[in-house]
Amino acid sequence: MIAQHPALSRNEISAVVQEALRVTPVIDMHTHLFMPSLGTLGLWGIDQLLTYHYLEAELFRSCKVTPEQYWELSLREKADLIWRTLFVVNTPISEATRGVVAVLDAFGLRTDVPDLSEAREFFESRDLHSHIRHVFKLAGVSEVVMTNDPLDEMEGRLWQRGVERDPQFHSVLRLDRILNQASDKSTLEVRRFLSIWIDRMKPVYMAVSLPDSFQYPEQSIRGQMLQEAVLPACRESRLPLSLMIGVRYQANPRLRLAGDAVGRADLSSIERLCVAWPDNRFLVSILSRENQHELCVYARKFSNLMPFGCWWFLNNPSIVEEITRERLEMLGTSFIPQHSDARVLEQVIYKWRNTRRTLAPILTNAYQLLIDDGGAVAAADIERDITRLFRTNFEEMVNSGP
Ligand code: RAT
Ligand code: ZN
Repeated sequence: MIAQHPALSRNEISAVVQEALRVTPVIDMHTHLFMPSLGTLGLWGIDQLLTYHYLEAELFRSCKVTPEQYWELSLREKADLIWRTLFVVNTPISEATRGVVAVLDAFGLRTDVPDLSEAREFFESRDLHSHIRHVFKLAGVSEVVMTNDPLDEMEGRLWQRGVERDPQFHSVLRLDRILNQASDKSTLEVRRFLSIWIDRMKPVYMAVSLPDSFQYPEQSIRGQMLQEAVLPACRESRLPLSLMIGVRYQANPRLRLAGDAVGRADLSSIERLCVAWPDNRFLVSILSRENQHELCVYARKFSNLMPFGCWWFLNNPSIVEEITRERLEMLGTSFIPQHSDARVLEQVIYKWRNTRRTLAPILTNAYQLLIDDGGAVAAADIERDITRLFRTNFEEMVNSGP
């Protein structure tokens, strides 16, 4: 609130917030997208959009096909079945189905068609590099952060051969497989492995997803590797560690990637981590709705803890709204409101459109409350706040050393 900027009236707030949300490009700080030099790892186009695992989970609720029959189908057959079931026979009002409609519409394609021929023809005609630029522009995204697994056979090979970097794609050293396959390794070997891959990938952070049962400290190989290899490596390389906690892995293995569920976690582990590693920085996203308030409380206690995103089953307008209100009330603008988790390139279009649409009334309300309480808000304040939420909180987390 700087006096030289004209204060806005209560009625002007909404338009200024919407405009600032529209023009502020976001850094999408967790996705499963890949830069073009990582080849076919990067998914895009209508068949990939329709076979997103969020939609596969919905298919089995509205169609008699069994998972086993479904996995036998070709990519196109899967996409056709999902289109028919969730978009033609049923109305696509779930978040994930509505997202596909929004993507088609963003490209001027018809959304009420019986088959995918027009959409397929359109995506097949696109050149990947210019398509990426176009998609990022439509989504209001300036950069995305990838999820890079050195133990993925194809990905590991490509990195070792040397890949062309793309300034719009940042890398992240994902640790899930490394920690899960560490049983026959010494901590020294794991540390050496991490340091080789940090040099090779130049990640902006390291990341791991963890079950709802995660504890710190923990009597397990994973616990030992975290304590003796990962956390010291993060401190030494001045890299934040992203912890995504709360997955109940393979609750229904028949659904494969769509088979994971959610469980409430014990967040006192976060407290012990932040106390034990004050020089490390932690990006934390929790999957259970019931854990969100505790996460805000811990963020108030530890400035090296950055809550981020409304992850996976939380990324629905009703829940994003609730969580974001709570975070604004408890943390001001000192958090990262959302990441897309996009697995298919064009998903960033609908995911960020939806985030902006959900954030607009929440932010408007926050500024109007401030005015009601006698405060003054200028357009420049709103622009600075949204830049902080969409960009700077993340940039400072990954750029500033401890
Ligand atoms: O949201 C998802 O797509 C999940 O399948 C997970 O990939 C999750 O986001 C993760 O990064 O582990
Ligand atoms: Zn993810």
